[in-house]
Amino acid sequence: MPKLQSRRELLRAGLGGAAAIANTSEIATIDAPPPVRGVLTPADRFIDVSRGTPVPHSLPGEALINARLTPDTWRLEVVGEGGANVPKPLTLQDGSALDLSTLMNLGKTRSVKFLKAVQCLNIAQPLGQGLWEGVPLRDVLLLTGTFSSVRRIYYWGFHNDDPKQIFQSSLSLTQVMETPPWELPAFLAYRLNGKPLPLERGGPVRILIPWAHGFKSIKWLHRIALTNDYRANDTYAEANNDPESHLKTAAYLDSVPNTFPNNKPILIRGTVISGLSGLKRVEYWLRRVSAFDKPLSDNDPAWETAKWIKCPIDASPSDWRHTLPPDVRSTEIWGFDKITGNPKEWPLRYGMTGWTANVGLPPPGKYELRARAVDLNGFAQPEPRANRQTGLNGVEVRQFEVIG
Ligand SMILES: Nc1nc2c(c(=O)[nH]1)N[C@H]1C(S)=C(S)[C@@H](COP(=O)(O)O)O[C@H]1N2
Ligand SMILES: [Mo]
Repeated sequence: MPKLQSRRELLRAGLGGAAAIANTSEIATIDAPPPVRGVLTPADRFIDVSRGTPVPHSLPGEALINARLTPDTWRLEVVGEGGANVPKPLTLQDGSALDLSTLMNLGKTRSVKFLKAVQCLNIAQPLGQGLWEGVPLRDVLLLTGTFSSVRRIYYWGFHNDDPKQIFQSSLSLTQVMETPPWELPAFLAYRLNGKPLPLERGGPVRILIPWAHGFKSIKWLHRIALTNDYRANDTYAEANNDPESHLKTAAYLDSVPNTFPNNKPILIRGTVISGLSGLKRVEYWLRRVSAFDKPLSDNDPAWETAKWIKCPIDASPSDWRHTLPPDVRSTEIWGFDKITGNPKEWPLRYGMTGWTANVGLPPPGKYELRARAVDLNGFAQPEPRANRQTGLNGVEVRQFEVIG
């Protein structure tokens, strides 16, 4: 599976603590290999950004059982703390902690299925897209009785004993309990692409927060606390990120060769995520240059003269039966029409798809190609906010030469 390796990549992945990253709106580098194209990324081809030494998915047999990370040994505690009043906590101590079969039983009547791209707040490339299945978090909280004095939900995954390795996240009670009709609920996922959620992706059970960046989607879920503390406790907040950020509408460029021959039309590919504000279009700007300069500064006059050209977006599959696992019909998936079985918009909200810049046959010379997404409010990247704390949103650029 693709791993992030360089120090810079680790910093960008938030693994290096409070990384000092310039607040520039242009990203000139490739941060990670492009995701596997296609609607579903195989579980083992997601880009992996897990913390932990060792990472939980490398634990050998006995250690894995002690960590409660096998389907039989997995247990989830749901408790009250910080002044919350929780009448029926689910604890390891009295044997009431939730097990996998009880959770999956809930799924028989409460199941959620949807397609979502996993996107890190500070890595430019999306990590992968899956068909996720599970149970709303609100239904799990209700198992603890009529609780009161609760303002936030804190949750943790398995981690080793070193406090530096704790990865934690949180939501307000309202975000968990009152899902707007146009939105997906926060949920506990136990299946990915029609199969049990593998350890590598946070199995047996992880949290999945549809609208959020990856840092809210805690893997190897072990413990949930209802608390009367009103403050977000997110690990990512401590590293100078906005813990309430939402997925951005943004286009990402694949890598390109250094040179192209001038006798074959040039096609450049990329990926686009439809974030909170939806997607109107993707467009590219081909700029001839005399030399490969440094990234354009935000106030460079060249931006004013840019000619942006609309890119065709990869269509949604015409027959979903060939794309989905055999036992899943598209009519069951959030965001799909219940009768036609087609997605109501494409790419789906919080999902991604590919696009193509048809550059044609430019004359020999040096070029820079930039791509950006325009959201449904008409904002083009890096707007509506070029603010790194809420997620990378820069205009990517690739440089190449056409040889005569
Ligand atoms: N327990 C735990 N959960 C975690 C993390 C982690 O390090 N530990 N990393 C988070 C971050 S920052 C991201 S971007 C996503 C990545 O999910 P993936 O590995 O399935 O692609 O997992 C999130 N959940
Ligand atoms: Mo992340």
